[in-house]
Amino acid sequence: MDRSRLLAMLHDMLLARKFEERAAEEYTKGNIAGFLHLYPGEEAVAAGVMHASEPGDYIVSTYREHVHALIRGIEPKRIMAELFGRKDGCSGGMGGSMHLFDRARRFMGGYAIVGETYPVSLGIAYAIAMRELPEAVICFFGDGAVNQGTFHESLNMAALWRLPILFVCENNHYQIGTEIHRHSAVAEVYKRACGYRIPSRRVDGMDVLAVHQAATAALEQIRAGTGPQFLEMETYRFRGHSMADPGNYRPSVEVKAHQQDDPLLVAIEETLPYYPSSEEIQAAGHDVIKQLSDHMNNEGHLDQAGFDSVAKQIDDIIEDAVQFALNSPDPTMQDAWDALYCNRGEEVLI
Ligand SMILES: Cc1ncc(C[n+]2csc(CCOP(=O)(O)OP(=O)(O)O)c2C)c(N)n1
Ligand SMILES: [Mg+2]
Repeated sequence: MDRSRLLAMLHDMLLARKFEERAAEEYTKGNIAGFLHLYPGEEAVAAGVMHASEPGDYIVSTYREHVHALIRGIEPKRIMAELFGRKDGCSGGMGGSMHLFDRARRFMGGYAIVGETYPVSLGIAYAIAMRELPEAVICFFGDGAVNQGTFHESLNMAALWRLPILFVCENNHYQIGTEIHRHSAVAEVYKRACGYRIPSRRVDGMDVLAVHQAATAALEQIRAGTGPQFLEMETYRFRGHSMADPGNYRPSVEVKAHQQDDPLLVAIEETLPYYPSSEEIQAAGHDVIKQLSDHMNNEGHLDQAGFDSVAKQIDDIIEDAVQFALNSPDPTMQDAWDALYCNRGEEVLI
């Protein structure tokens, strides 16, 4: 993979981390209401998969979707405004955190119902297959969603009709507070897809390169018309299930162990010709941004001024996004009516 792609993925992961941490801050200030499910720790999955996607592919995601939307190219300020429930949000302020949508980028939503992304993906993929287009649907879901009936119904139909779907399980090992061995009879999620004769693999979801390679290979085959594929991404969320969840059902030793496996650190390692030892990474602590700047500086791969300017650009983007959201008005009742009837008599699929 070329260095510019690696740097772009690293940029997107840093943007994702800072965006989510700022969203948490704005939630505590009262600027964001309702549920807010954040993504820190899982960035390598969204970055690797989105960078493997083509503009013609469709994305169907869950309520933990801000980062998928960001990396797909929805402007940070439009996402932040949506989180704030404002008119200039990407869903007109009427969807909120769990319902980001952007038709032009084929980002077909944010869905709050666990197991909802499968049938939506199935319908889009069926339309693509009928038109024989070289496009794919990328369907995200969590480890907790594989016990829904829709999972089995949709995988069966996808395999039977060879539909162009990449199923991406974000296995962060928890369904809210329930660890996977307590919620699933088969904890190796990828094995479930074998029951429907769907090619399936488990991937290190903390390693952006591994994710990107697996998604690229799968999507190439899917777009060529060979039918669905399934990737189980092993990952971990650093925060609680949502902002309402202190996450104290997880032993701190477990959380700390996974933080040592920070996907940003892994991406940094892979971006550089010199790989620091695990002792060096451990000694650098958990501040991955400082670790990156120190390491790149020491090794001469990217000077401090270069890194500072990337970090500053990201800080500026996020500050702009928050100001944009704060300045955007609330949607009106008329906006709600207009949105309700906007699809009347019109084909929705682009
Ligand atoms: C049909 C349905 N049942 C229950 C819920 C409540 N709920 C919201 S998130 C969640 C856990 C899902 O866990 P997982 O699929 O592993 O995704 P993660 O939050 O870990 O990303 C549950 C049970 C829901 N939203 N929809
Ligand atoms: Mg989960």
